[in-house]
Amino acid sequence: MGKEEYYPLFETRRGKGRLMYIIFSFSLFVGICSIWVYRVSYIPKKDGKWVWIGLLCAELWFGFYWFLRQALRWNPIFRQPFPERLSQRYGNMLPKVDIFVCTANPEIEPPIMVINTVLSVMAYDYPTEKLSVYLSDDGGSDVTFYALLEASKFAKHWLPFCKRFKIEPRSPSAYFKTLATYPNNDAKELLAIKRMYQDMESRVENASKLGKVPEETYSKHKEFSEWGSYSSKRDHDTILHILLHRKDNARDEDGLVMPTLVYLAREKRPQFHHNFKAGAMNSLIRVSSMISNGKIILNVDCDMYSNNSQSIRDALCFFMDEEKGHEIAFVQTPQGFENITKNDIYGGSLLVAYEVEFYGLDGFGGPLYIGTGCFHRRDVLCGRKYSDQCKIDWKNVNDENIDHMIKVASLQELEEKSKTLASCTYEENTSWGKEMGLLYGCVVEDVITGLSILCKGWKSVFYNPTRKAFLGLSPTTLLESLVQHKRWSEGEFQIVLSKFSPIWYAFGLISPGLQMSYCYYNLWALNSFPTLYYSIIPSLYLLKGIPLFPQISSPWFIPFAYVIVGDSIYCLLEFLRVGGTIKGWWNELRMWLYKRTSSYLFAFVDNMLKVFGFSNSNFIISTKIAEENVSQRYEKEIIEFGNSTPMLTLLATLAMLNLFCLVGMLLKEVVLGKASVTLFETMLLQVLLSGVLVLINIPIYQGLFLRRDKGRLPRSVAVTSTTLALSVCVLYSALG
Ligand SMILES: *[C@@H]1O[C@H](CO)[C@@H](O)[C@H](O)[C@H]1NC(C)=O
Ligand SMILES: *[C@@H]1O[C@H](CO)[C@@H](O)[C@H](O)[C@H]1NC(C)=O
Ligand SMILES: CC(=O)N[C@H]1CO[C@H](CO)[C@@H](O)[C@@H]1O
Repeated sequence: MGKEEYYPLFETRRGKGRLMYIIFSFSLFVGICSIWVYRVSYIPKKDGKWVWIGLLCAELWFGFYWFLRQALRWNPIFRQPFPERLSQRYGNMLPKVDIFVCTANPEIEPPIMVINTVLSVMAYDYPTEKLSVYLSDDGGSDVTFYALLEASKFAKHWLPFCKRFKIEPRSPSAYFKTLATYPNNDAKELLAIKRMYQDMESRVENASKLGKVPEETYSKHKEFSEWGSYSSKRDHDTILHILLHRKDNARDEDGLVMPTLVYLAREKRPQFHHNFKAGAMNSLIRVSSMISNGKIILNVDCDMYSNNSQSIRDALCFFMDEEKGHEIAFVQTPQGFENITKNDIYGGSLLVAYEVEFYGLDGFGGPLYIGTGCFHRRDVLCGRKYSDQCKIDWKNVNDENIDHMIKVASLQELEEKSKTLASCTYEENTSWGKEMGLLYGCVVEDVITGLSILCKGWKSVFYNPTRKAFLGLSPTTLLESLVQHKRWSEGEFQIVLSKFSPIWYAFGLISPGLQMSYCYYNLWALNSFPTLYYSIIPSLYLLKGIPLFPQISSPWFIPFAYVIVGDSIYCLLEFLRVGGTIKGWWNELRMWLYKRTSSYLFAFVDNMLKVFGFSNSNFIISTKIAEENVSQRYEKEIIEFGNSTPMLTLLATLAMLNLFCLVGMLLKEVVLGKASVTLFETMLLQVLLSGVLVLINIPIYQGLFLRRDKGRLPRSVAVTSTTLALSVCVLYSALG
């Protein structure tokens, strides 16, 4: 190809308005420094000295953390792939792609949802002989296998249907849901395929409900005999079946080759640690290397179906670009969510992260690997270091793959050979989990693996198409959401303390901007203490009538006002720019507070316990399916509490404390009849702070005292939190 004909397969654009942003953040920085100066210069000599120093520490932390946040906004870049150029240049000479779907628990992740995801990725618009789909079932459930078996039969009709009518999205359940908006669509073929799907759905759902596979299916398929020696989810042999394969002459109803489809439940033994999802992924990497050995690996969570049948081609544009492609280790797409309500009460869409911050990470060459919707180069995932020799000759890559396949005689042999790769003992004395594959020992195995890849000299790319590539579910109760954030922040903080810490290990290996950006996420947990301090102490001092902030007539009031107002308005505008609503921002602010005062605190405590050897990592899968009335409340955007847990009790206590302080102060004013003008003059910021906290917490007061539904806060929480908050207020006033 002549140099003049060369067109890149993707394009990178820089964000606009950077200079404006830098000037604005510099002005805020000056404001923050002035606040620090004020705190240092007015430390009281005796009374309240330590309280004051506490505030100074909190403000130092907030300033520092704000500084980290800036890195994510300095240099955003945007990517645009050109899949038509890819098709022109390569035609069907495309590399093999292996797709990994991971599921762990058939109760929390219903098999029908899992197979919808599987069907959606099998139906990619991609040469089927180059596509292989692997389902890793850490639940080792025969019902999940049964569902996959059903899916493999249904796929023979579904795939041709998708291609004939070019339908989108290709998850059957999502597709039939979109049809509900066109009620007059009753084409014969559509009705037939819909009926076929519904039959399958009811069989699978009946089996899930009963927790067992129908008798006649059991006897008809010899594969189920493997569950004969099965004793429990945590103690069984490897179960591996190739359900669809070219060697078996798997063809659809039009006679076309089907994608390869494999079920894997890796061996589990109580005496071996299974390393959660990282362990499952590593088994899949090895097993797939034997069966299909695709150069590109896509991994998705079992609740994230593909919403765009072109995504593989889009992602390949990055890897296969002649000029820059060889540096790229992985292409991350954002998580899209299909069940976010208009004002997103739990901030579940992670809007700011995916629509603002990840572009900034991309600017430094290193978006996070977030464990789903991510395309990897296989060799990099297996631990390869970056060098100039890492270029892949994409035009010839498939020949070697095909050779590799032919060596194996029969499918049985292939299954037997692959099984040994998923055994418990395989990884003993190897570098799997340490240097190769996904890393072990961290709750967010994905992020730490991504970081270790970047430290080996690779780059990653963030690709965020307007039409989302993958759609999943986000938590629909407050507690689920808080637990999810606890897990994330715990894992993120583990990374700081780990061998791969972005602070020291990554130093010199990745750019300082990327180090800062990683720290912004890794240090989530530490925000809990300054935030707790700020939401308790100023309110208690308000009750006592002692000012902790400059009064309105003082020149020191200006930096406080500027920083608070400036940053809030900036955040609000940013949120609205990426498609949020004002109410959504207010909800986001509430979640910001709740995450910091509960999730992050528990994450930090758990981390410390672990460091001192007290408890083991316990991975909590977040529930993905909601009960009936829970989802009704969710759709009405009413916060779901419903449980008495330490997290919710803590939040309720903080809410009550702020209410008592504010009301107590107002009562004192009225009863004692002091001129309230002076109060607002001397303590305006404290009044505002308490006031805002009370406003944010309105849903908690409603949940404690006004609501009657099942999602309210339990009585016991009301009693505990009120008692606790009241005693703190009384004690504090009495002591002071
Ligand atoms: C599933 O169970 C329902 C009732 O529980 C029954 O009406 C239906 O026929 C069953 N479906 C299949 C496919 O067995
Ligand atoms: C999912 O895909 C459909 C088309 O199939 C599109 O209309 C929709 O906007 C996509 N959803 C998201 C969230 O991008
Ligand atoms: C599982 C779940 O909660 N799904 C819900 C997601 O949200 C949509 C509408 O917002 C509901 O229809 C689903 O039931």
